[in-house]
Amino acid sequence: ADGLKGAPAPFDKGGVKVALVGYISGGDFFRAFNNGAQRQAQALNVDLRVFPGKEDAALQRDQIQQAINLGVKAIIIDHGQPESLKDVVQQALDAGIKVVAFDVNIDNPKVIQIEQSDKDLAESVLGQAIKDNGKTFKAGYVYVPGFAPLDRRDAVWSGVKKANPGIVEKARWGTVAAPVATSVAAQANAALRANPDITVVFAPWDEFARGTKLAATELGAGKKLKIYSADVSTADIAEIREANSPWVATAATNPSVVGATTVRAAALAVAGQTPAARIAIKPVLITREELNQYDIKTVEELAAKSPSFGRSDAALAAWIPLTR
Ligand code: SR1
Repeated sequence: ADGLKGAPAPFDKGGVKVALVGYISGGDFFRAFNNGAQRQAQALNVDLRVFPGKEDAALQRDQIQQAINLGVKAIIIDHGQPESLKDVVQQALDAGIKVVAFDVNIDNPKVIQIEQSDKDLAESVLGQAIKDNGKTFKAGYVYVPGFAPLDRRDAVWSGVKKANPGIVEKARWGTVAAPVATSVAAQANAALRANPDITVVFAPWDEFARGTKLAATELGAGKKLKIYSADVSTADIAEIREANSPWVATAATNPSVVGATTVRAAALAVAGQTPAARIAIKPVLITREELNQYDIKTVEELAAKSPSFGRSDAALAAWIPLTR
């Protein structure tokens, strides 16, 4: 393998093995996250071994064991269930392997934790919901507890309801069963039929929003409903911009930038150039109005329009080539 000129050891020789171990199998966010990680790994001549998730905690543990046995220098863990990971992560650390955890709290000071500033994300999109709908409305909420980003967004939703007694959560649904959007659509269909007075849905994962939109369209409820989400992809932008789409705003980081950041953080740790112990990547608020105003059709066009969405300043070093 080719080494990277001017890079510290072991990157000067190339072929450094790093594992990326996922938990969730599908969806635009995770595809883009993996693509971003792979592009950054390529630029560093890192041999990135990707272990895709299947929403299976036992499988994820097993894959981390496999990564340890492969002799990787770092493991990036993308989501998962903290209680089933803590001991196996400790085994990796004991073997001298650096560990980066994205969106799963391992609760170990040796692990570099990365997230997307979920508090900012939820506050900005819920602020938009209040701006559009006032402080009195009946809401639907899509949530599955136990996932760090969803739990952090949930804390903001609880705070918003407490501060605004006129916002009443009439129904709650959600699942991570793949394919998520289709599974959520079936749940949303039942919830919206049972609660025709719901006018706002907080769906803080784009797969949740896509499923809810599908149900609203099937029920012909699209016109009176507004959906506020997290995440963005090129396919999401098209759905948000469709005529009469109920999906009106989202708050998001660029998932490929997040994936790239996890690889850079792992590389810095392997090189002994300890990155920050906690990295939080700032999201941007994206509304249909602005997408239409600037005629933004793709994530790349969004990145060009909004530089803070297009890159992250976290885990940078002069020797690390920056990718998107
Ligand atoms: C089940 S957790 C789904 C979330 O993970 C990532 O943080 C994305 O933002 C997505 O919303």
